Amino acid sequence: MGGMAMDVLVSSWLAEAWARGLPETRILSGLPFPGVSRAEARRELRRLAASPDAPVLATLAFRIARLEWQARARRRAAAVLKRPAAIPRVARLSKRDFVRDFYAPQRPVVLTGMMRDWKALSRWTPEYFKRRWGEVTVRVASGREGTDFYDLNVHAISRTVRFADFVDYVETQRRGNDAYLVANNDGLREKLPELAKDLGFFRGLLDRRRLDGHVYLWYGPGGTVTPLHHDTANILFCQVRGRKRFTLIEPWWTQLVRDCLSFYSFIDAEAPDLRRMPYLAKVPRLTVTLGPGDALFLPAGWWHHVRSLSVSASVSMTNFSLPNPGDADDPLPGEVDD
Ligand SMILES: O=C(O)CCC(=O)C(=O)O
Repeated sequence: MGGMAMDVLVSSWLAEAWARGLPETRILSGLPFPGVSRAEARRELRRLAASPDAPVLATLAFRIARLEWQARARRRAAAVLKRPAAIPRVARLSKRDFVRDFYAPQRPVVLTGMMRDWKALSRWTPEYFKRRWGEVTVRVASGREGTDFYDLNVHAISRTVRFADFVDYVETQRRGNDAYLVANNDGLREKLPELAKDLGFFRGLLDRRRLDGHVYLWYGPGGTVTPLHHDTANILFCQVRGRKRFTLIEPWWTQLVRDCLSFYSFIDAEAPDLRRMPYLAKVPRLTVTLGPGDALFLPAGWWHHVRSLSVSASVSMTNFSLPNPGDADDPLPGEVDD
């Protein structure tokens, strides 16, 4: 495992595992970095233990333990239900009902009948993409199949291409996980006002004046995989073309989604390695498949893994006309102290 960036990833992963008080053997056996030897990891753990910062790390670890205990209390209460309720599919909701039943309690829901006014549903063919935006250059995450943690390293592996060339790639390739235009690529960002004419704003639930930094295009072949992660904003994920399967984990299971870095987890959410991580058997996974015209409300903090089942175009939106944890005036985890 080479390069400065990866070294920082490894040492911060180790520091977190150590501060949580996990036994050394468990940390070493769970090391998710194939290029790092156990001896190297052990040396780093010894260095941490001898460091003058060790008591501070331990104090912080206690604060985390308290929050995790609160989440455990929530899990135990939810377990009374044996299995979590499936994600509801609802044709239409008034803003008032949506806020009361889903936004405020932070429960996901699929809205199945609220994208009927989206011109994108009929317009977004490959020909239209090429005719309208073909000459625009976009950044596209590429070489994902040969890159560890490709989503965490998205900026390093993105290439600039003509949108028309990427459309041709997607439509001829049809399957694969190697190249994918993802939200972090800010695809067609400079064309947002034009793009927005093909979208809808859910009867005022979303704010049509706030586009930049809130409306993202996802476009790629079938078989793309966005690994398990959670976002720091509430999202309305709108499926325009093709189908995508989401695997969701409730936020109060975070303590057991242990192999994490930043907002990502290395766990294979579709087929967790129960031999290495038997505790994952307890974690309920909810799946939901979206087709054209379906919009999934994905509350901040909910873990999700996403696989496209066919060539797919989607738009994710965070411009709720309601307070959203991702808003510019709202601190990120680690910056908040209330
Ligand atoms: O569609 C995808 O591949 C991933 C979507 C996602 O993870 C998100 O919007 O946060």
